Amino acid sequence: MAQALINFLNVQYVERDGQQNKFFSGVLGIFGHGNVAGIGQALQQNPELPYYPVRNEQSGVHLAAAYAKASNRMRAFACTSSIGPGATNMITGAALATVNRLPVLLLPGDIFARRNVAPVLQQIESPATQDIGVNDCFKPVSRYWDRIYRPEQLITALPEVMRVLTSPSDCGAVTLALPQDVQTEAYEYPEELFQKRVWLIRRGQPDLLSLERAIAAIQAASRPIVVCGGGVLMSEASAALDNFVSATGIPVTETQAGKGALPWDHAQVVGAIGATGSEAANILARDADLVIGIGTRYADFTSASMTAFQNPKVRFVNINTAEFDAFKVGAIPVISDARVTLDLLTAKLAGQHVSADYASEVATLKTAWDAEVDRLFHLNNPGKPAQSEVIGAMWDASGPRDVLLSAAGSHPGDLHKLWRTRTPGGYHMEYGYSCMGYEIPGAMGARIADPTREIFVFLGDGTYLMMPSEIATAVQEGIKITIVLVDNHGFGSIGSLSRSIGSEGFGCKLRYRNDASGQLDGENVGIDYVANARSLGADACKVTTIAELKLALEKANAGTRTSVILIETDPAVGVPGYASWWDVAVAEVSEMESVRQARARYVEARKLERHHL
Ligand SMILES: Cc1ncc(C[n+]2csc(CCOP(=O)(O)OP(=O)(O)O)c2C)c(N)n1
Ligand SMILES: [Mg+2]
Repeated sequence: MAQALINFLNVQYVERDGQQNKFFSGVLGIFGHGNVAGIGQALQQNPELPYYPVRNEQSGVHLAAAYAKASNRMRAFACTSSIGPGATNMITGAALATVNRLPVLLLPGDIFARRNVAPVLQQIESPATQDIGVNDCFKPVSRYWDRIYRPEQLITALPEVMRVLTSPSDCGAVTLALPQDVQTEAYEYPEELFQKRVWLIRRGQPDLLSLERAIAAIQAASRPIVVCGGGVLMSEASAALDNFVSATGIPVTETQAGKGALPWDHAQVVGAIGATGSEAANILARDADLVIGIGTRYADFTSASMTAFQNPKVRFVNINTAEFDAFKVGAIPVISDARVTLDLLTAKLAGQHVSADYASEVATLKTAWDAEVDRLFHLNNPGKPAQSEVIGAMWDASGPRDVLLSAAGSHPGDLHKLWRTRTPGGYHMEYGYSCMGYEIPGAMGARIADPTREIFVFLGDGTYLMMPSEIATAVQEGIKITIVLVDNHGFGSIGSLSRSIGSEGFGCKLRYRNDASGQLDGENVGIDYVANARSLGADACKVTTIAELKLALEKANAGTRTSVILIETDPAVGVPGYASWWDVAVAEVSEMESVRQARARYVEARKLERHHL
């Protein structure tokens, strides 16, 4: 059965816009008793589907998700694990892939279908049923889930697997739980199962009446904006968006997933929207009378927890492949591919342009925002550099096609505001699940997807400590990534969030426990990150100034090896927020005065939250 599965995966292709390519580029994973004799043996005798061992099953799934994202969902990896802990290690990765609508195929080993030897090593037992196991935990985080109790079930499961993985609207993690005995069983499969099959990635056309209503709404609007979501990149609709907004003058705001669809210096691009947005984008969003959301799910960071759009008359048009997203915020839903609909809108709205007043307001806001970014890039902070200066130095050191990659910490917010993306895919932020630990395997996935692009990872010390181990895999496989490790001695992001809710950074600093206070408020814990990175095989160095950082980045750029550049930053100098808000609920009652004050501010701020029905 496992041999049949691997043979099937090896002959699946996808096609879009006349381009055809193999869908699966290989299998990532770790072997244990639940897969070594089945999937492991099948992979060994089928080297055309290469096997890449990783150090942690979770990071294998992250690598797969990043690879799919950097391939605009046209290519994917499968991930194999043993039963029990190897399988459950993949659950976080599965959730990340599903939240971000990225195709990954998970093949966790499962307990014996024949049951007579139960409980096997790592089997969880239930007194209520024999039909349950840890792989059931994948159900809520998978778009399709199945367990293959009999070898012939593959014949009906595999077409469903491919339908979901290649769906522009429904894709995410797909889980096939594979009992270890069934993996090894023989079965006479039909020959057709192993013939090359090409899955068409559809470009859905919009319903004509919905399109007409969307056009009428755009024609009637005097202060329209576009919210550019990740769907624009997945649809490869950058040129179509450029045509549409250049012709109409409608300003473009960007979500984390959609950032970089157009270059930062495009006349209509006003930068990030929402809780981590630019002042230009957030002011335009606040007053907009029409929001054209393209390929966005309106996450709370985008909507600034439903406070971003304050015009009492605001309406929404949503262009989305997923009906689920298209109907959000009471929008006129245009359920279709982004590129197709943008081309139609450009043609049908020929001659339409925003007013001269609005255009000049957009231009003025954009110029002011660009000046603010320049200021933050060149703060010349006395003592340790500010994080915004590190971002500026990385931007200077990177080329137009290079990729900035990050996921969690204070930097996604700072980078959303400040990074000046020059080409689509140049900004790779995992902010659907914002998962600490995505960064290093994610960078590997992005690099494998396009080895001609340098990958710069922006990583916090907290995140580094959670999962540095995949550096060893990058070195083993000769996959070059450049990691800038920003040491601010703990969780800068959650620390400042904690202070904002009155809790003084409790539990967020990397300090020794202090015998006197009983708290973690002693000296900084000194961790030798350089030695740690070197021990895993990377080149590593510590820099203290922005000038040294630039030199180290130049050296890393010129080299061919994975490197880690460590820099300490001033935790006290953050990038401010701009006309935005994020709802993090504060305790309604507390013994702490600072929390009571934070609660009073919170109650006030929440008054701006709106329902868009
Ligand atoms: C797996 C996971 N656990 C917890 C969190 C919550 N979280 C978000 S940012 C953060 C701190 C990250 O620290 P660091 O990498 O040092 O970045 P900094 O905040 O200092 O910029 C935490 C704990 C998360 N996003 N992911
Ligand atoms: Mg930190």
